[in-house]
Amino acid sequence: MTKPLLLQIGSFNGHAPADGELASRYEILQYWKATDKAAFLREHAAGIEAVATTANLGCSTEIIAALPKLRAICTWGVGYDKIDLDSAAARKIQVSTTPDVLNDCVADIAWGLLLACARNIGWGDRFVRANHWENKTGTLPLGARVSGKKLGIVGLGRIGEAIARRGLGFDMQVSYHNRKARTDVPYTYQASLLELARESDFLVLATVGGPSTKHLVNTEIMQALGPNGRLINIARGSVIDEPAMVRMLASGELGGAGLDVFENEPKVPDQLKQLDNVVLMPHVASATHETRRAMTDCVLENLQSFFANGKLVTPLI
Ligand code: 8YV
Repeated sequence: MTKPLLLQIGSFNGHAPADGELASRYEILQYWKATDKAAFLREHAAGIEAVATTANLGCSTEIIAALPKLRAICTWGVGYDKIDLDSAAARKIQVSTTPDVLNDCVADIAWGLLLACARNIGWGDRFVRANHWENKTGTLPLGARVSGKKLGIVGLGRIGEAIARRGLGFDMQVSYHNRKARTDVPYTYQASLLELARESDFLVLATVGGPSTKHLVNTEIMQALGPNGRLINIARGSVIDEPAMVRMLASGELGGAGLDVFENEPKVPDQLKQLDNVVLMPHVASATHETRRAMTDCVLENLQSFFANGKLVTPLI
């Protein structure tokens, strides 16, 4: 039996078995390897009904426009800021993400960054490795208490909720900012992001990326969070005005930051790398064996269902 054709935008190299598993089920058109991408799409367009992609690559307006037979876009991850949803919706193309399976691991990394930032864990690690402890050269500064403090969450979706729940275990007062208040959670709603930043010790970003949230966290918000406040970002780099953040971290106007995502990944501002009040991670919040396995399974299930009955299992639209 011939295998269905699948356009794969990029390698799923964040999970070693994934590309092989896709290739065992589908005839893969490797978009990322094509030198003339427009010609490649023209050549294969007539046979392409489904696209597999990743959160960081998405599916552009141009790709969608070049594929008149396209009916499904299955992405590996929950972020859809790089998928042109308007074009997809206009043509009734279904889009699936991998919801829920990564909530816990992403929330764990948010907490890892928060704790590392408050208690100088990265800094302490560098201090010991540099033999400052053994040689009695300098001291590590005191950290900030986490337990019992105020936690503000921007974007109380599935991941935001998992972060909030962990906050209760640290006896924190948890508030959140969303476009609308939720009636199904025990946390305090704050309609104003500025107020949330003002009253929070830790502000965690778990919102969607894309134009609707670009530079939502600007100078004013970071000033409100202040010299004793810490900003944690596991959402998208675009949510923060990054140059302003770097300036404010360097000057001490903002107390600290724990960052898994950046505006121009994988480029991280050099000045940020020099600062001891920040903890930096290379966009790996979902990167555990268990979660990446579950994300791959979710993409495979969506594709399987699409080719069997035309319907995605975890449709976004
Ligand atoms: C992805 C992510 O693993 O789900 C998302 O939106 O950002 C991550 O979980 C990563 O971007 C790979 O595409």
